[in-house]
Amino acid sequence: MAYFYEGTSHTFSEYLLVPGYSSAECIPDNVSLKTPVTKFKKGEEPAVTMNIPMVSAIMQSVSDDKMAIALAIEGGISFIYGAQTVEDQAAMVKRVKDYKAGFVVSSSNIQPDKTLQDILDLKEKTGHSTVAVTDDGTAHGKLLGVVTGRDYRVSRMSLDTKVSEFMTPFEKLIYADKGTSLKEANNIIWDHKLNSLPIVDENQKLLYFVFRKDYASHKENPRELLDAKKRYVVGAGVNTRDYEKRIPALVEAGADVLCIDSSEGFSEWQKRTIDFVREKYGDTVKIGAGNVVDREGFLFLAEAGADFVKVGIGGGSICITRETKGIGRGQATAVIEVAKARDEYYEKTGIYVPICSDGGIVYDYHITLALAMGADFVMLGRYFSRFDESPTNKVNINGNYMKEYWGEGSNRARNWQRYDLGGKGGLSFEEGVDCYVPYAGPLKDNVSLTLKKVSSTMCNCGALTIPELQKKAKLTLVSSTSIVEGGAHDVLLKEKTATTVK
Ligand code: RVP
Repeated sequence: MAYFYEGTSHTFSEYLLVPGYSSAECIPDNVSLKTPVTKFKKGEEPAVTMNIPMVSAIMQSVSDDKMAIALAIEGGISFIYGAQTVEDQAAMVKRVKDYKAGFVVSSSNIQPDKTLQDILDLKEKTGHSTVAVTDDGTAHGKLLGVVTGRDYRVSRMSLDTKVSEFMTPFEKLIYADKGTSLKEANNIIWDHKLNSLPIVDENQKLLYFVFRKDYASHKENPRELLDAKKRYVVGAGVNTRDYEKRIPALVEAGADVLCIDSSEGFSEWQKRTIDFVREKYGDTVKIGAGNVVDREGFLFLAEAGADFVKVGIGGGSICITRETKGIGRGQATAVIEVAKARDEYYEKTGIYVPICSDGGIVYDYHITLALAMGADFVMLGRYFSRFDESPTNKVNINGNYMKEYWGEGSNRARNWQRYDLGGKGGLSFEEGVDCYVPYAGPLKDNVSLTLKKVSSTMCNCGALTIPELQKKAKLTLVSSTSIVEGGAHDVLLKEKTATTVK
């Protein structure tokens, strides 16, 4: 007879934390959000840790090099998406490792024969007012000029005026050479009262911009996550098909931690991938595995040698796996069961295998709940896709700014390796959707607000660290009636009231 799990499987919104005793030192400023990413033996330090418990999802619409840099600055890790060629993915990893704080690869670029209308469209899409004019319209083409808001007046110029007619041409630009340090670049910016300084190589090819507005922010990133050589830490997703080619390329490019990206991780394919890493690199290359949703799945991956285990099937905002295939489990129940298995495994073997709760974080407090239930960190897709730094288009829909977001199992991503069960079949039906999410601005502001909330709730639970939260948290299931009670109720919200009575 089939096995039936005891009880119902629940998700985050069905739980609340009950406050514990908070002593006077329990204030958000004293909270440490440091957390392990890779496994470690009792009494030893993990090889990879983070300063905040957040990683960005292994998705085309979420984690590229730009996202990775922005998140590492805040103390977390992005896993660069694997649904692209080995070469392109390795190049993204390398760009993160080569990134020099303050030197920005231009994200708004155009060719000189385009028009003022194209400039306006680009500005709308990227939100940036400095546009590089390059021969091929790319970030590293030959720099022919720069367009900023000072170069045009929409009211006085025809929208089909060619960019070459109103750009500030290269000959009139103040620029700096390849070897310029950030300090020198900033001095040039101050001396000439510039807003941005292009850095070019000996062939006039654009390398970076240094922006005046970034100057102050470089000084204060207390949580930034750096490797031993002071480079940003970055992760990368791999699959169970082309790992023999992909993993060496990612390791060579400098990836600090890898993760097998699969919708269902309790499989022989994952073990084969981990075996490949251990045979080739021993313990020097770190690799997480997943996703699983129960004790058995966790133990399988822990014994196979995974450095961390990812938990979650079907809870992602863009995921339709549950309704398509009928597999999955409520995310809270999955995390609670796997965390228990992780603790028992630690007790028995002395090896702590961190777990990551992946998908289904809707409210900031869900992060705190996941941690309290035993997760060491959380992976988020929708959350990060809303920011300036995500690789997708920003669009205006009925007056509201939105960002595009799509699942790896959607027709748009066609990441069949993620859903591959072996045999001939690729991805023959969709398990994800293509959609919009409300645009939310810069990553820094959002992550900082989210973490203030997490730290504040931790203090309510009397916890100053994540392990302390995991020990002290008291959780309660809530009825659907009390969920209604949790929001504003039986009042008429002012912002929703059509007219104000004077
Ligand atoms: P969310 O943060 O709720 O948007 O969920 C993101 C997670 O959803 C990813 O980390 C991944 O595990 C899962 N995912 C990605 N694509 C798809 C899909 O197309 N079904 N699911």
